[in-house]
Amino acid sequence: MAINYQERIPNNVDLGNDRRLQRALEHWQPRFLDWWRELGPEGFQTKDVYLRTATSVDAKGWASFGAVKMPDYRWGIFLADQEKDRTIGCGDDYGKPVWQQVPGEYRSILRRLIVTQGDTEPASVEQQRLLGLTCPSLFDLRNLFQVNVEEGRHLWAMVYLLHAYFGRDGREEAEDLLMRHSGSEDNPRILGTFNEPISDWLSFFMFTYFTDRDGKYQLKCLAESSFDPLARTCRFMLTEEAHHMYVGETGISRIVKRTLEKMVELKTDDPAILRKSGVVDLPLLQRYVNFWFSSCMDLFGAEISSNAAISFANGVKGRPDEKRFEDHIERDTSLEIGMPDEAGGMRMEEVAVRSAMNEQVRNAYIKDCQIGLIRWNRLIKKAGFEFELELPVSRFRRNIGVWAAQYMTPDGKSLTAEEFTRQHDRFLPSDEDRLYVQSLMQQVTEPGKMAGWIAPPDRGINSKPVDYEYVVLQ
Ligand code: BYC
Ligand code: FE
Ligand code: FE
Repeated sequence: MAINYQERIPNNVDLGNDRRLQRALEHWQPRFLDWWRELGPEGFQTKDVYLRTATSVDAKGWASFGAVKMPDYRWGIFLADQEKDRTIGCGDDYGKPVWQQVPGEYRSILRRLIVTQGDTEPASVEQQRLLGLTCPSLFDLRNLFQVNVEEGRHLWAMVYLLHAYFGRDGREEAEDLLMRHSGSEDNPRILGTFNEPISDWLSFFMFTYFTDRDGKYQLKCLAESSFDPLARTCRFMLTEEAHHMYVGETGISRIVKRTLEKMVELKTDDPAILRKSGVVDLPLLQRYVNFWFSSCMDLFGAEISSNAAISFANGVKGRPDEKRFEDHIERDTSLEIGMPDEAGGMRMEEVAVRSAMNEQVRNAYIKDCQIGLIRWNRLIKKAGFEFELELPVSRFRRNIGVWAAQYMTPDGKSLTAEEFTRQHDRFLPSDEDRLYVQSLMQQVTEPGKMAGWIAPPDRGINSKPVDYEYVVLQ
């Protein structure tokens, strides 16, 4: 179905023919806008930003680009086209028709997944709300806002499902999505990572590289759902997600590039000297990787999870690219995963495949994370330096699952709690690291100009030059 842009809420779900639903969403809309004004990007709300807006769900040409003031962004409800005769792709009901409505027995588990997904979207906007004040360039400022408006749209995507399929409970959950706040003492966001402050651009690039990639993997799982409207919503969200990860990957690449230029020029890898010339030394970058990667490891849940087993058995949540697996039912199958032994190390243990769903998704994600590191390490090697960036082991600094509160080095050597605390600043950003990064955060807004700690991008957005006026400030 084509997108109807004439309506107050652009959509391709024929909202105009469901007056009750339309009214409910139109009631939620001003609350969303109030939230956006209060907790969305600080400043720039009256400025023209060169943004893409979804105008079709066709993979070939789904977006249009143009100057938009953020509060006027057309947040809408867009589902990927319905696949004819789609059947359930995993679990006990494999091969049966997918559901167009929520079966009563799966109502609470679906609601929980949709609420958890929905909660992350506004959380990220809240986390990033002050970054505009210290943007390293207009190009980056525009990318930040692009990510922000699209996370706002992802919230709409989940709120639509709650309103359309979960009645009164759903409407209450939709209200709560605007009431919880990132980092709040008494009403925080649901998942840990989404309560972490993102107060500098290095953290922003790490977040868009690592955390938006968790989004990619979770959305891939939900895109397999036997609840068809959820699957279709997530399929379209994935199209938008690619840009968010591009922002992260190229952001970190550009930081590495700039640092290497300085390292070559000054013929040194000494962090103290490099910090004097205002770039991000590579060991500091490594500690930020350790922090954000380990935080994201928790987002996949516990290694052994009955929640995850139930979701898979019902087809409510599949594995990423479920079609690539041989067995979609996994009734009595098992696999080996690493579990803690008594000596603070790891031993392999055989567990039911269904119970280990979270671990399988986590492992697929880790593989995908490696791609950027390979690329960054190639740059470092080419510049003639020995340093290699590495992902910590997945059990490092965990709060969820069997490795929670087990102390170890990023490469997995067991430590006592005291030893971990003593060595903390070798593994994770120290106060001094954070203060240094903060000191680099000076706003640059002249078109084409970059802050000193980051190289310019190879290309601009949508074939525009790098020095295009992506945000018009006067
Ligand atoms: N922090 O049985 P378990 C994105 C809880 S990112 C705090 O293993 P399950 C985005 C868990 O809720 C993608 N708590 O849970 C990115 C459970 O609590 P209860 C977001 C956590 O269900 C960037 C308990 O621990 N989407 O889109 O198997 C910008 C036991 O865990 C955490 C989704 O997550 C944590 N990290 O797995 C913008 C998809 N992890 O029920 C957006 C929907 C776990 O015992 N969510 N817990 O009180 C899910 O699929 C699942 O809820 C999870 C957890 C994979 C998150
Ligand atoms: Fe999102
Ligand atoms: Fe995203």
